[in-house]
Amino acid sequence: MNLAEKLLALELEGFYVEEGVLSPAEAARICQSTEDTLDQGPVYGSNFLNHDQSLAPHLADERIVEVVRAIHGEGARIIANSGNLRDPNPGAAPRAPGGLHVDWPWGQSGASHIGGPLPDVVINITTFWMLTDFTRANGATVVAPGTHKSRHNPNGDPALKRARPTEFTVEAPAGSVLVFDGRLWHDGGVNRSSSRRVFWGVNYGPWWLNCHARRPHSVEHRLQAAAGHTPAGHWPYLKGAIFDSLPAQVKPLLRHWVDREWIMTKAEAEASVGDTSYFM
Ligand SMILES: O=C(O)CCC(=O)C(=O)O
Repeated sequence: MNLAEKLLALELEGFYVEEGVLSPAEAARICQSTEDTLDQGPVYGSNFLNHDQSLAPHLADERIVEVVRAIHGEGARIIANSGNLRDPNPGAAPRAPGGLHVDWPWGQSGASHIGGPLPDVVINITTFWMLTDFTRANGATVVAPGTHKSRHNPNGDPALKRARPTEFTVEAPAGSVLVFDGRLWHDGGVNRSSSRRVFWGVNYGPWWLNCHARRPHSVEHRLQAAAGHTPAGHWPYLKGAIFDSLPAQVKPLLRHWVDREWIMTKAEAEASVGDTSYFM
């Protein structure tokens, strides 16, 4: 697919699959690393890069980032990332249709969501980097094409959570990347195979999205808690030492949430109030 075809697919269906972004050997190596990391214990929140950097060299892959930049411009960046294991359960019942959801900031459960009707604008571009094959048997992601344009949000709405006749299982080989508009109604399937389904979720967004609303201990989190809400999300800062070790091409996508970039002493904060040097 060329860039125009990918943008058209996002516009019409709300998703497409880019095959072969990782070679089979790369997918296998990153899969092993991801499993090893997650087997050590749960990783909370969505900055898996603090724990595992095996996918990092690929996150600025032109085949993915050209789409993100076409939509969000040069300031586009990675807003969240997670490593995911879906353990096998051969005896499980098949996935019940329905159960579809959309991704932040469109969700209706958090204190920093956008309510409906949803504006017709792409914000969160979700990518699932398949490290094993995605098959119907192992619970590959299910999407309902076109729902990203519905302006409705199925989260928390039983009527909308009913099965859609268009539900489509995204089957593709390891090394593929599923790219979708975060407003697209989607769900994980049930892994009824005998092996794990493994993938990274990487979310790209615009420079203007306030991800601070997802940062643990941020002012926004404290305000949400004070208002009686469960603070929305847990997207902790990226450790500076990890950031320093990453390949140069990926750093521009991540530098906005490096821990040291946000840390300011009280004295620095006070001095900045009266600092007019920007205007000189
Ligand atoms: O397991 C999957 O394929 C889907 C996961 C999902 O829906 C999500 O992370 O938002």
